Amino acid sequence: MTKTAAPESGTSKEDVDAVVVGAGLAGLGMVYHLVDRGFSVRAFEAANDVGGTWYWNRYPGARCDSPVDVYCYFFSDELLQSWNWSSKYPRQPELLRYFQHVADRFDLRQHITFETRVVSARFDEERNRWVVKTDGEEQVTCKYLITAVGCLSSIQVPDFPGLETFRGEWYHSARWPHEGVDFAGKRVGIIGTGSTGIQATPLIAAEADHLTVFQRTPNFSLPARDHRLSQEQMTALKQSYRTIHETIRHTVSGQLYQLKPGSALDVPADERLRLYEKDWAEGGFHLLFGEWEDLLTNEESNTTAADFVRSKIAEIVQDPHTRELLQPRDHPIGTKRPALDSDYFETFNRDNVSLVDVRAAPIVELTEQGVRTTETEYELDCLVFATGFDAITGALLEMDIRGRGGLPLKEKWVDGPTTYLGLGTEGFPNLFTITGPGSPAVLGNMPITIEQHLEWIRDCLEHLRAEGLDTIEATSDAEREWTAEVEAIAAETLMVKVNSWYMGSNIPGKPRRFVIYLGGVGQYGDVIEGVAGSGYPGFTLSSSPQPVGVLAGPSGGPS
Ligand code: NA7
Repeated sequence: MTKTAAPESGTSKEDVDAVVVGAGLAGLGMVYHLVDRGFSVRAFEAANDVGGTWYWNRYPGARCDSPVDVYCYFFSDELLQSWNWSSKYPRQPELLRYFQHVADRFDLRQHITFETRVVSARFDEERNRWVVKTDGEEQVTCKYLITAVGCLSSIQVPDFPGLETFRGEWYHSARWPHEGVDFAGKRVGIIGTGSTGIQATPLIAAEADHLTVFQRTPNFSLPARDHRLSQEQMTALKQSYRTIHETIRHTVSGQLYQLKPGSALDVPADERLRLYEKDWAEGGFHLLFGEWEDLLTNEESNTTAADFVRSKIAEIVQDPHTRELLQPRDHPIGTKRPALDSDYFETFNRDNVSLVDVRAAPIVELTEQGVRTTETEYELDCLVFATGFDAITGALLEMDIRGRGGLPLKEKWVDGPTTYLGLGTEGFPNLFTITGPGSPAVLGNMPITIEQHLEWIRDCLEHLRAEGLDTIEATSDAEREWTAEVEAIAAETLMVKVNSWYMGSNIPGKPRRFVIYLGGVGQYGDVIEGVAGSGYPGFTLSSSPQPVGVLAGPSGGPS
């Protein structure tokens, strides 16, 4: 599967139009769009294949939370018409095959160097070039540095004392062995009840001798109700793709459903219940993101949905103590990332599954035998960390990115990230951050939030090329205003009231700040299109002559 673009070894001093960091959904799409417009591109990817999230997250039960109606690239009709999905919410192997198919179909691997991380990027102000270095000791210069590193790719393993002494196997969900893990006959523990823990628990339970779920915060989860797609359904979907695409570009979440105006409280209780029941029966996130627009802003409205989901959990789970523990009561529904599940709550009715409340009795250490909490020790053969990620900024700041005056991005963002439109930040010219902080990113359907950025960056680079411009850089005023707007919109919601990875509060020492644009995918698209259409206000565009002959290189574009 591994295919690596030239050069094969040693240090090179290649110059290209753009370096793209990452070859997941965003990076692969960016390479496609730039090559399509005649830019020379080098992409670097740490994995040995494309796929990003779907390359790394191979844990049992890993699947997409967006239905296939909306989870795909829309840039090619041939692609849309040629690919057949097997089910509504496909599993990881199928999603990975899709991205491999895209890479092959458009011959994109030739532009990607695999098994290579970008470790640093420094902006050379004299030449208006980024100097990019990799862990393969390669050096490439480029005009545009485009990060496509993923919002949830920098993994977080809690710093429990004694991890090195544990004699069993342990795995983080996003660094899963490619050959899989054999749980048969084993005492397995899983820490974490976010989306990952909720997807993995039923499958591990079905295989293991015994599964202990260590839960710190119970999570709201809605049934996915995945089902296979018949040939007729797939044909109908193919006929609808264009209409679907046009629709979801303008919705709040980039999904087919749209929040309704008004309040959940304006609806008679029996009618509200009827709608919640219908949503629950149909599955998916509709209950939360397809009903009333005040569900995430008005605590009382939110409670109507939260109470409904709690009542469903109570109906499913048989053991009274477990039933109580599984019902989330410490946060409004939707303020931490809710999950979609397939038989998660039902799994706790199995004899070989137990739930441990590590809020009441926290984990203090790992021992040779297993996990010790303040109350007791749990002996395990295998431990799964479903403990999440340093979200949004983690992977960006793992690279040593330095802008004007050698300023490290890490230093600039020490109190939390600030950007203009989530796409650029002052002092770092020609740096584009796909789904960066300040954009809708993970709070929209990812293929659409990514598509907005891919098209915007592509068009921006074409504009710069056509106008003979060298740099584009956010102004500090625009950045300050945009960041304030992002925070102001978030402040209207319940999201800022709780601890979550949206807030950065899952990572010790990380500034607690809401960095996702909540104005909606459609509205965000209008804003960035408007900026591009009116000559990029809020950015400084400039041309400054480069020293002749310094940068001769195989640049494919007329830059
Ligand atoms: P999440 O949503 O960050 O979930 C991580 C889980 O791990 C969550 O339940 C945490 O509890 C728990 N956790 C983390 N550290 C600890 C410690 N030290 N002790 C006990 N429990 C801990 O990550 P996921 O991988 O599930 O999902 C990430 C996203 O990927 C998902 O939302 C989708 O967008 C795809 P906490 O809630 O912090 O109390």
